[in-house]
Amino acid sequence: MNESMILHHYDASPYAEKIRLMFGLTNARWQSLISPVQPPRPNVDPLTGGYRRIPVAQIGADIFCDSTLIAREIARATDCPALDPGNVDAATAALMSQAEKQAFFAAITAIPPLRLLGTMLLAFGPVGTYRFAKDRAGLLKGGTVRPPKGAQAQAILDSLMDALETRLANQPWVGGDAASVADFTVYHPLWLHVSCNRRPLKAGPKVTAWYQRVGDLGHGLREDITQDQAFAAARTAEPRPLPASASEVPVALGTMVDVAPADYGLVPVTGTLAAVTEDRIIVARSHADLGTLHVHFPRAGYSINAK
Ligand SMILES: N[C@@H](CCC(=O)N[C@@H](CS)C(=O)NCC(=O)O)C(=O)O
Repeated sequence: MNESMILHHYDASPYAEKIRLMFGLTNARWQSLISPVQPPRPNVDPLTGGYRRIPVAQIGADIFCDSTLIAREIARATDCPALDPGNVDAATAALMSQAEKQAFFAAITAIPPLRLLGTMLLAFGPVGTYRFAKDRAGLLKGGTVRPPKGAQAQAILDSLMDALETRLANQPWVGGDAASVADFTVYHPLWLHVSCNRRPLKAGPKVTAWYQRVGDLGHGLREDITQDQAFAAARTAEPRPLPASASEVPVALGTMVDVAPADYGLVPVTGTLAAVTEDRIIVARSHADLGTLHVHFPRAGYSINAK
């Protein structure tokens, strides 16, 4: 990695696992700062301005929200175009979307409720489980996601695994002969299911071997850092130069805006609209202690509203 990237994450986060495995594939050196499993997150909230999801990546005073955008940054920093979601073909993109849009919540709701409760109790204890469940109950409010239940959830997971078994019949990786962002995007909902179900994956031979192969890539070279170190990295850096904006932007640059996800975790980030390109939105925020920060979001799936 030619720039030091800090990942704000927690170990059980599947979207963070998607990113950690990218560090594994590229054998990248990266810095890790563990966030609480639910807000408030004092290690990252001052940097993002309130974006409520994990993972978040940081390079100096540039903050990247959403694994799609973080993948693009890793692809660039490690010179590994296979990690850029913009480089996948349409059939692969459809499988990735099936994994993240349909199967992600099914990976949880397909688990028998008592087993899921047991997993939470083991991880968080009784008080922590109460807090966690209460937080996650509010996560989908106002958004567009309606998780499937029971048998329907299992059918969605099975359909992903069938599509994957077919795809892996003649190629070792989801995108072809080499590992790519597609493997990690399809893998992490299955990893979530396995971790929360506390049972091995029930899958065909090709998927079973691939699942092992992806996990074996590991997490690269992780160095744990403190909140002070992450904040110092932001304070002592200037945001990098802004990219040229698209010729037509939905809201004029320089306007105070709210940027928020549309699907779930709708907490908006407020700042000055600094750039809008084909694939990203950049908001400038000024923080009394940390100085000017640029917070980057993908365009797809995020709304921009003038204040
Ligand atoms: N589209 C987002 C989704 C991220 C996401 O759903 N992350 C989960 C954790 S894996 C989350 O934030 N859950 C609520 C929370 O941790 O507060 C991405 O690709 O980063």
